[in-house]
Amino acid sequence: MKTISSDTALILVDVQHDFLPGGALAVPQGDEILPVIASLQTQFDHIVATQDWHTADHGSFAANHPGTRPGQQIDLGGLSQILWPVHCVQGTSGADFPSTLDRSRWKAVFQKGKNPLVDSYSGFFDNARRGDTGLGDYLKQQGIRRVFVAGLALDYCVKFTAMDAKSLGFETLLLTDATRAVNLQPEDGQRALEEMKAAGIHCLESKDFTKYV
Ligand code: VGL
Ligand code: ZN
Repeated sequence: MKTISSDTALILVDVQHDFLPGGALAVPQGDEILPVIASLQTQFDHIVATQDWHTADHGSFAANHPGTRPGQQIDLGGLSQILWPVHCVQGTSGADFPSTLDRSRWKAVFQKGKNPLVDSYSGFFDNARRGDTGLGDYLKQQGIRRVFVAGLALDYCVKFTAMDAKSLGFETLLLTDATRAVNLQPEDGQRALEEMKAAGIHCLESKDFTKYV
């Protein structure tokens, strides 16, 4: 099969057990993206993944703030932080990638959320750009100028990753059938798509992907 041009990469965001049905922070219908991603992967030469990779004492976990519950908002080091259930703790099976995902062609995995004092929705930076995962420099060094973004969850890590990609100067495309939203509020996924479109991110279904090959 013909693969897409070499200046283009696929970024798979946080396709991990804890974001899939049965996981600690399960994204509704998150598993439906797995066959879509399997098919997309065959068409890219350059694939990278991000991995939510928290310390057990991470400040985004409600369990680490006595008296709070997931979904509540707190101040974490001067930033507004939504509290989550304990998820994607380093070395746990919840943080692992599903075995059905073919990792053999991934060029690199960028871990994020390792600093307990700040969350890291984007695959590029900690929130408020307090830290840098190295993904941006890596892609530039590889000669990448265009990225397709897919994974979980649309209204958090996928959105922030795509927005940062765009702001770093990459032509950025979001694959709408290869992502699903948490939807803490029912319209969050839809709002995320609108925010991305307003920022100049092209949103397309993977069936229209061949137009870019
Ligand atoms: C995510 C909430 C907390 C995500 C990660 O991958 O979208 N969401 N940590
Ligand atoms: Zn997380």
